[in-house]
Amino acid sequence: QSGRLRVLVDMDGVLADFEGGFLKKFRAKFPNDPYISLEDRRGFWVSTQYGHLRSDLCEKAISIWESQNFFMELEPLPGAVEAVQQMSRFQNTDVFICTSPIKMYKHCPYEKYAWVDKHLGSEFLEQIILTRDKTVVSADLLIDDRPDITGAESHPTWEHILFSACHNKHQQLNHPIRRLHSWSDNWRALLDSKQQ
Ligand code: UMP
Repeated sequence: QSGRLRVLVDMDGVLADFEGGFLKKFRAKFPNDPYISLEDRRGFWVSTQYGHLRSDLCEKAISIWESQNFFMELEPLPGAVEAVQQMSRFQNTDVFICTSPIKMYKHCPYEKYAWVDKHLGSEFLEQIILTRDKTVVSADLLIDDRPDITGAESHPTWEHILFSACHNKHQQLNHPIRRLHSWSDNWRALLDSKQQ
């Protein structure tokens, strides 16, 4: 239509190391409790797997990402900042950061903006989409580590590219889906495949 390619890039697990940041802070705050190594993570919801390990650990896990500075202090994933910067400089390409904030809104939305400002620069603040429903956002591609992305729109315009993460790398999906294994993987070829 516009002749431009629109790419949505997820934040937690794709740009920012949510899993690594969580585990580090969980172990520091609850040194006497069991934890799940990144190798053993299964399923998108950290809180669900911790709840299965021991029921009280579900709310302890949640307390970690509800704390001030959790989202702000997440490390960028390897190559993520460089990839998004390069992607945004591509001809005829618009890159948006599309991320779902947690419902405890005291810190998370503010810190997501601060993180983008810090790591990508203030011009990227223009590109942020905060939504709990990514299906109503239109784009050509959505690069996201969550396997099941559903919402009000049953036929989203984007093709979901599954970004590999500790929790999804062993997962067999019943529908065919393309993966990006990391930011060292060939994301340029993915974009090219959508460019008409
Ligand atoms: N999140 C939870 N519970 C979990 C794991 C993650 O609430 O067990 C939050 C962190 C992010 C959001 O704010 O869910 C996921 O957002 P997306 O990566 O889908 O944008």
